[in-house]
Order: sequence, then structure tokens, then C-alpha cells
Amino acid sequence: MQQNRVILHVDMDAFFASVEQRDHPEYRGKPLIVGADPKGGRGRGVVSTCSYEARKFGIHSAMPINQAWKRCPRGIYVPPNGALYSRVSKSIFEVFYEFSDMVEPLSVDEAFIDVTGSMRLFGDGPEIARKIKQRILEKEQLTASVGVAPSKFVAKIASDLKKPDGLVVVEPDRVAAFLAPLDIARMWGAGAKTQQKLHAMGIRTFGDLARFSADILEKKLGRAGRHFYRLAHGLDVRSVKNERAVKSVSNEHTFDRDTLDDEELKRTLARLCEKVGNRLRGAGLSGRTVHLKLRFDNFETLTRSVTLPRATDSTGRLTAEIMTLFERNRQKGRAVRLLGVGLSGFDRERDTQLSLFDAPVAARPLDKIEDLVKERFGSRAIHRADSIKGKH
Ligand code: TTP
Ligand code: MG
Repeated sequence: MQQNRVILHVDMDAFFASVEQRDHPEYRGKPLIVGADPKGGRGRGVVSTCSYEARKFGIHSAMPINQAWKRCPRGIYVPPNGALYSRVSKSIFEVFYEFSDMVEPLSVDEAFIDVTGSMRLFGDGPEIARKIKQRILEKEQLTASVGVAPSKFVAKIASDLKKPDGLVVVEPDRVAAFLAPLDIARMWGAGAKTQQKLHAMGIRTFGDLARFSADILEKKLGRAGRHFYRLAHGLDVRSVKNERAVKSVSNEHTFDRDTLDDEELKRTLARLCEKVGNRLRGAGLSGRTVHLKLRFDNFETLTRSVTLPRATDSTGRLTAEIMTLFERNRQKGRAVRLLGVGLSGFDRERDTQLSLFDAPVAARPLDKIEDLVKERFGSRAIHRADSIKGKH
């Protein structure tokens, strides 16, 4: 039996609208609509989001702005300020990473966080959820709602139940009881048609669904039926996918024990660069911005980057840049918990640029040989001298 995971789902409350209300006290307590210009009821765009005060009028995300206007002409209408929300989003995600390495972003204001490995340091799931809420409030003066559960599916449902500023904890032995009364509309991946079918079978809640066997559900609903069966019984085993940014290639290593050992640190960095370089070339990508992540034993985390004049996919170049960043930012005498290496700023024109201006891969024989050997024998088959014990 797999060990129970403890997964948090964090979702900011009325995100864009809350940021605006924070920065403009005159908007607080009022129906605030962030979105397209309503143009006195003739606007053609949509609502991005609105404050909870505006939701009382039936306004919601993606509603045509002229409909919102009809429902609440006296509301305050403001255009979205994307750059501002991105900054706040980044700051919130930094809070998540203070508590765990395993963070899966779902959108600008929402993520799964697997905290199973963080409990020794920070307390149990509910305790970490409270700390994250508190940190976000102190740092950004914003509220978040959190669900704590043994699976992603249940955590996501839980975070939504007591919005705003909610915290809902579902213990592993309470999953079935928690789901039973909930509307089947909350089922993941069940569109309008599937819901009609479920209703036709007399299924309105998760409890109703749980009374059917997997075989019958599969017969009636196809493969989705078996999937629904698993979800309704709390058997969601999908793990939190640790991916920091969609547009970067990166790799991290958490040491079994925090380390001060110079040789071990540099060897690990070299190996991470090797992996990243390998993946870059495998995906046909080259990038300009090199990132180093350095987490100390108390979870304090530094991220440092350098942008190169030209894009690269060379392991050698990446390693040289990373070693410079590391030397500049390490704090001698402080033990390291985690190291990460990444590359972003991908060059879209790469194909043409490569053939015209850049050295083709074959001109860097070391990279080429490494890739070929790995392709053939697996990633452990070959390592550069600087990532093998005994150098440095
Ligand atoms: P959500 O988390 O879906 O909504 P929310 O944070 O505004 O409200 P809730 O308290 O219910 O979580 O989306 C996050 C942000 O993404 C939201 O503030 C605005 C933006 N967004 C859009 O621009 N268009 C959309 O259709 C949706 C759903 C969200
Ligand atoms: Mg939200």
C-alpha cells in the first residue's frame, strides 16, 4: 500500500479583484468588476473576475461585460493590469516553494502542493495550510482558500467549499463521507453531456455514483466511467507534477542529508547541467537565461539567473555559467538542502538561426557523443568528468 500523501490545493480568492481592492481602498466592500470596458452597456468583451460583492449580482468570470452591466450598472469597472497580477502571482508561488519542492501550478493563482515531505519541518497538513495562508496575508495582504486531502481531486474540491478565506481538511478515512453529499457537477472531466447521462442513471451526488460498480459505469460511460469510479471512491493516485515554469527546462536535486561538502555540491550541479543540456537538445531547444536555485537547510531559497547574449544548448556553456552563479551566491558555512538548474528564454527562430549563425550540434563533439550514448544506453551510461566523484 502506498504511503498516504498530504496534498494541498491553494486558490486565491477573487484574485484580480482582490489585488485591485488591496491597492485601491475606495474599491473595498463594493461590487468591483475586472474586465473589458463595459461602454455603458455596449461593451463586447468579458468579465475576467469580480469581487465577492459583485458575485451577489450573479456576475462571474467569462460573462459578457454588457450582461454584467445590466445586472450591476453601479458597479466599479476596471481593466485588468496583467503585469501587476503576474508579479503578485510570482510572489505567492515563492511562498509555496518555501514549504515544499513539489508544487504544480494550475493557473496564475492556483497550485497543488505535496507537503508529505515537509511535515517534519513545518507541522502537519492543516498546520502548513494555515502557515501558507498567513504568509500570503502578511506578504501580499491577500486571502487564499486551501483544501487539504490525500489526493489532488479531493484537495481541489475542498479548497472551493468555504471560499473566501477557507480551510477545509479531509482526513484519509473521511474521503468517501466527504464526497458523498456533493453534487456530481464537481466531477472532473464530466461535461454537460456526461452529466445528463449520469442524471439519467439517477446519479446526482458522489454518493449515488459510488453505489455503482466500475463495470456498469464503464459500460454506460466508456473509459471515463472507470475513471469516475476511482475518483468517487477517493482513489485518485495522480501525483503532484513538479513543474516550475512551462517555458523552461530544469532539474533539481534534493540531498538525502543537507550538505556542506564542496565537492558534492559541484558534482551535483555538473550532473544537473548535464541532464538539462541533454533534455534541451533532445527537445531541439536552446535558451538564453540560465537559472540557479539554491535552498539552504532552513528552506530559505535563492534563485539567481544570468541572461546570455545568445541562446545556447551546450552543456559546457551551461555548466560554466552555473558554476559562476554558484560561486557568487553560495554562503560558505551554510548547509544546502536542494540545488536546481534551469534554462529559459527559448529561441523560437532557432532552426533558421542555428543553421545560419550558430555552431551546429555536430561541431560540439562532446555534446553529440554524450547524447548518442545516452540515447543508446540510458542516462547513466556516461557522465562528464566533472560530474563524477573525485574531480574538483
Ligand atoms: P479563478 O481562481 O478561477 O477565480 P478568482 O480567483 O477570481 O475567484 P475565486 O475566489 O472563485 O477563486 O481565476 C483566477 C484569476 O484568473 C481571476 O482572478 C481572473 C483570471 N480569470 C480570467 O481572466 N478569466 C476567466 O475566465 C477565469 C475563470 C479567470
Ligand atoms: Mg482563485
